Amino acid sequence: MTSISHLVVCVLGAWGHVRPMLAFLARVVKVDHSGTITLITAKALMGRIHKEWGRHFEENELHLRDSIRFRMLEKSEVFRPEDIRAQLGPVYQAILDESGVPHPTAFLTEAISPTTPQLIREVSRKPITFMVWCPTSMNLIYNILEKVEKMDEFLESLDSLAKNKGITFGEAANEMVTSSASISAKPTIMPDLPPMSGYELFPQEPPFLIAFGEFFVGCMRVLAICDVVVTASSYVVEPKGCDGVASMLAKRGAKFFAIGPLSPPAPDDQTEKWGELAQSDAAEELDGFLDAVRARRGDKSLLYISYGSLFGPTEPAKFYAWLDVILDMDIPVILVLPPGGPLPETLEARFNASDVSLVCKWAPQQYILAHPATGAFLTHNGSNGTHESLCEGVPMISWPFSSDQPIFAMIVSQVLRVGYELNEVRRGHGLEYRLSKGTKPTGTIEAIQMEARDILTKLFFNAGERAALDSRLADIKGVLNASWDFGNGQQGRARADMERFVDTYLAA
Ligand SMILES: *[C@@H]1O[C@H](CO)[C@@H](O)[C@H](O)[C@H]1NC(C)=O
Ligand SMILES: *[C@@H]1O[C@H](CO)[C@@H](O)[C@H](O)[C@H]1NC(C)=O
Ligand SMILES: *[C@@H]1O[C@H](CO)[C@@H](O)[C@H](O)[C@H]1NC(C)=O
Ligand SMILES: CC(=O)N[C@H]1CO[C@H](CO)[C@@H](O)[C@@H]1O
Repeated sequence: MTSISHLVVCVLGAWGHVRPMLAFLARVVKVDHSGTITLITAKALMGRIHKEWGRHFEENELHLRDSIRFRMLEKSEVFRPEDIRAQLGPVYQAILDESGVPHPTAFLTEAISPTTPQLIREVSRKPITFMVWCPTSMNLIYNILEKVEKMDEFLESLDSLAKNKGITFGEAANEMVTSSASISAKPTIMPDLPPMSGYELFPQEPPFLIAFGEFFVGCMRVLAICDVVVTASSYVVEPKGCDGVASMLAKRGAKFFAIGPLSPPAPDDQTEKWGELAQSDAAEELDGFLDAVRARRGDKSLLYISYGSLFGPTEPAKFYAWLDVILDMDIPVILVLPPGGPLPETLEARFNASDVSLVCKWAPQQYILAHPATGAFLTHNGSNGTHESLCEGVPMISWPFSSDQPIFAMIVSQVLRVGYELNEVRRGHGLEYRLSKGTKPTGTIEAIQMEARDILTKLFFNAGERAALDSRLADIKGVLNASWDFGNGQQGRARADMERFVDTYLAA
């Protein structure tokens, strides 16, 4: 019997969102490709998508490459409600009108705008399962779900705030969620974390680096009406967050699937490796550089620093103070320049003078994290960077900025104890008392440099401390890897969830 299921997937955001989705779909079609899957994404990404998609399949799996259909949106950034309607509307309508293709039975997309579920349900001629893709922290989603129960009241007060002040609903949301009345010392409880003060979720703010209120309210509205949540986070990193979200959703009959970690396949041959390397402005240098560092200083001797392309240190002086300590301690480093301009000349000259330092604008992250010379990763990053680093067994130094980053920073440093969180580089609300640590950062340059020296010594010059850290990292790397194996209990849970997803929504 031919399957009548048809899953339509839509990823509108950045490459960082598309890539794990491809990893998920590749695993899905390897288990069962009897259902129809259509992926809607931005036209501009198609070249990269075809290449990346192909990398997921071995010689004997080539037939699976054609097991999903691609449909394109003309524009790349489709976030505003009117854009979603204008762009996604016609493309989805065309899918509905195709003959010989089952009517869509499920629609999976990011939790960006409540317009999407409205539009999809309105246009579909039959009931459709609406699924939300959440590449973020399940502790944060738990926190949002707790508030969904009082959502109507909350939305009404937002509405009147917007009307009274003559501002948009989104602006009102930002004002309300991030006002000084709502960010306070009040203890916040998240399933996997020690109790923390409300301030701790905003380590570098105000001013606010992302429209957090708008995100929070948008997420709330989508979570309130979706049938399914799929996350790229994992039971290994956020066990209680995942279980907590699952049971909250279950109360109203909605389902939950945690299918992380979703590492993309490693570059499989020299050509691929060079393909990834060639994207770096320091391509030729980089390849020889890591091997040379390894020969001179040994394994796990290098610090890799990258903040990604969205965030950069809000107070450059603190960042430069950090870099000075690294140079003073003569630690090999690859520094991906954060947004915000070049380094001061004196620092640049110091980096130039060091034969174990490399400064570049972009770097192939997976390649660097997997290299034996790499000993630690200094980053702000949320779900994605944390899982990537842990899958490679590389400890993190977390410098969190916003959204889910402070949550992952605490999980890594205080719960899993496979890295260190920077306490002194905080500013704004971040300098308030930290209930989770029982301390209050001072934020002075002296304190920042002392903390830097302390952490770098533990990571690079204290064999005992490093061995204990490496042993915990090896355990987690093993468990993360095993989440895709068959087995009982925690072992194989990502695989089990993926198979449950396939059985429920795709199998014949
Ligand atoms: C962090 O994650 C974001 C979104 O997933 C991505 O765009 C960015 O490049 C990542 N940065 C690092 C350093 O991993
Ligand atoms: C550092 O090296 C780069 C590349 O060789 C050069 O362009 C730059 O002027 C140097 N900067 C300083 C301050 O020496
Ligand atoms: C990861 O799991 C695979 C089997 O799924 C196994 O072959 C491999 O050795 C494991 N790797 C590590 C680092 O544990
Ligand atoms: C698993 C995953 O999608 N990782 C991505 C995290 O972000 C970096 C930088 O954008 C990507 O290179 C990774 O592929």
